[in-house]
Amino acid sequence: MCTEKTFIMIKPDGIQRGLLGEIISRFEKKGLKFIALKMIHIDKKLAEMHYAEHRGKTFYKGLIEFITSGPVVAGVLKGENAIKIVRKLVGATSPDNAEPGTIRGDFTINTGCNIIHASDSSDTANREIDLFFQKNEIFTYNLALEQWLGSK
Ligand code: IDP
Ligand code: MG
Repeated sequence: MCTEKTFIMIKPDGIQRGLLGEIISRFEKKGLKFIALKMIHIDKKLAEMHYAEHRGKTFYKGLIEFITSGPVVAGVLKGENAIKIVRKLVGATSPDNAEPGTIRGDFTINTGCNIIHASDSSDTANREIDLFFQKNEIFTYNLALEQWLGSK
């Protein structure tokens, strides 16, 4: 068992389309615990740091413009194998590959406007959590069930 933290961000289109509650609810119902959650309007500098790995790609400029076009909701989720489980719930990057039942598979038809970001590895999760959250914005609290799941 490996208790992990991972970073998610509901993109401007997720908010514009009124999908905040739906998306947050899917993570909660799965059994993941939100330990941080906030709405922010990302500036260009933060967007460029967050998407640094994509600098130079054809879609990079549009991606930066889109992610800074309106507020996003950023969160940190904690749970057993959270990184892989959250990526599975989110679905494939391209909506034509995203399976029905996943967030992208159910709600998107466009790769650029794919409503949610999620960290893809432990290193990425740590980097992204540090980029978006101060230490005092991340909370420690126990759920009663955790003693039976063996996860804190
Ligand atoms: P991910 O979000 O599933 O991790 P990445 O390959 O890391 O996918 O790409 C980051 C984001 O860049 C995607 O979520 C999507 O919004 C955008 N993106 C990726 N590839 C394309 C593309 O081919 N066209 C337009 N946008 C793209
Ligand atoms: Mg990625």
